[in-house]
Amino acid sequence: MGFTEKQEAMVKDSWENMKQNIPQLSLRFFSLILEIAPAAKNMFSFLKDSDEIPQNNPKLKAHAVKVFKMTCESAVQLREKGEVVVGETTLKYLGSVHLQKGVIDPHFEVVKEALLRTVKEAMGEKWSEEMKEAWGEAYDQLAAAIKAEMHVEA
Ligand code: HEM
Ligand code: ISQ
Repeated sequence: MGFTEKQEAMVKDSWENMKQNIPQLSLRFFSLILEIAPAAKNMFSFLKDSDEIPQNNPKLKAHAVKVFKMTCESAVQLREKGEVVVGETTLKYLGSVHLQKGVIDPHFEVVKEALLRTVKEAMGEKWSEEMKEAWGEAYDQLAAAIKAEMHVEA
């Protein structure tokens, strides 16, 4: 399936809308990840020594925003080039970070679900099945690129 201009616009527009409220968005996204997979809690440094999600952790915020931004960029590339192109260095770095943190394939579905639910809640009335498809596809392709770099170097 090719990624259409309409799909790209849908992802970009919703992100433009959502980024007006980064603090709430990043917390909601992170909370949903833990709600879907409580065991993931131990992987994140933001939570190592507490049971409560820190309300104002700059690292949590920055990482959460990056996931959204990268998914959005992935949508643009899918439309322009038909594939996701992330800088080699970035991909290798993200691959190694996630490998080292113990992230495995099923976790990517958890983050996908949390991401889609965050967009859904943020968009309210404007949410649609098409929007879900567009974000889902952009995320899947990005996740595949990261997963491909999650191997132990020989
Ligand atoms: C860290 C993006 C999927 C768990 C990060 C960082 C980014 C990122 C940008 C920060 C790296 C750094 O600067 O140190 C993404 C993207 C994903 C994805 C774009 C999917 C497309 C996942 C999944 C999990 C996960 C599926 C598992 C639940 C983590 C953990 C860290 C991390 C545990 C380290 C956070 C810390 O303690 O500092 N991710 N991630 N990520 N990610 Fe992901
Ligand atoms: C890192 N990787 C994936 C998802 C995230 C959500 C919130 C904070 C950090 C993250």
